[in-house]
Amino acid sequence: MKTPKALRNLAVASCVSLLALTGVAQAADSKQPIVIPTHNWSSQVVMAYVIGGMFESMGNNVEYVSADSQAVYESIRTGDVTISHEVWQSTFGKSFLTAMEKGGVIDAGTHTATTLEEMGVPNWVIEQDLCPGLPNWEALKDCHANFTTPDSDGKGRWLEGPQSWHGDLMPVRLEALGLADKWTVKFAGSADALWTELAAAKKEGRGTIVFNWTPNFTDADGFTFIEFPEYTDGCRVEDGGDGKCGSPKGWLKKAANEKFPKTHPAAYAAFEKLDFTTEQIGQMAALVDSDKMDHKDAAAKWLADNEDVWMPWTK
Ligand code: TMO
Repeated sequence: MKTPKALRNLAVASCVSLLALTGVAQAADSKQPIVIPTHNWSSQVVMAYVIGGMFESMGNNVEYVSADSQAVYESIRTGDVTISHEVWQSTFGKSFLTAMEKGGVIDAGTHTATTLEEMGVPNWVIEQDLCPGLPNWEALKDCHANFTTPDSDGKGRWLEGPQSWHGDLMPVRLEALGLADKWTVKFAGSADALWTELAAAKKEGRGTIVFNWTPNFTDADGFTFIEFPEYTDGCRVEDGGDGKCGSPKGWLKKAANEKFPKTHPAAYAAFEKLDFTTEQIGQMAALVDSDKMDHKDAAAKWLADNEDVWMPWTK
């Protein structure tokens, strides 16, 4: 069958005007690399490569830098780093807001996933009744003897994450809650050390309390966060409060250098639309921490398996 000539001409004409329109609506992105930070927990690193892959699919250049997860907000402010894609309220909210107030950092939106970063126990600690009354924090007044370790001086041990995440938040909280004579904080050298401790404690049948967060691969694994007195704005000692509070049920935001929307309008538009759920972020972590994939391979797999999720953001 022959296409009538008039119809063919119309199709050609509308293609041309569509090109012209998108050309007008969007100046081309700069060829300067978009600088994406990597930190020291799995979902963040996998998501860095997921976002980098998305930007590259749009023709952008990308560079990755390993960065401190607190100092990065100042680096975004000064333009050395372009974005942060996992701004966790409890741990980084203050650094992010401080940098934003100074000027140079913009809020690029909030993920659908909500967050919690808190001390907790694997479910079997509760099932074996190693601290009767958990997850209520007041149970900690009576059970420290089941959580001692060779390095804890007879006190129960909280295994915190790396100190670079949120400094002395947990030691200060133990003091504030009147638990410091029974409990002590040790800092893990890496996120992996937390997962190693969970496996070791299970094997040895001993109690363990570790720092953990959601979204994470442990969402699927059976982990219970301790319920501390509710977080309110200003309750932390560093914010002038009495410190008798747990972590917020918080937001997960995206941040960007304020010039990014101008230098890379298409990439910025995609970054603004980008929005992950608890399940998606848990998957990114699980590909590394459960399936033992390399971060880059995990990101490539995630991108290949989820084109229906991210490709619409690039349009
Ligand atoms: C910043 N973190 C998600 C490890 O709590």
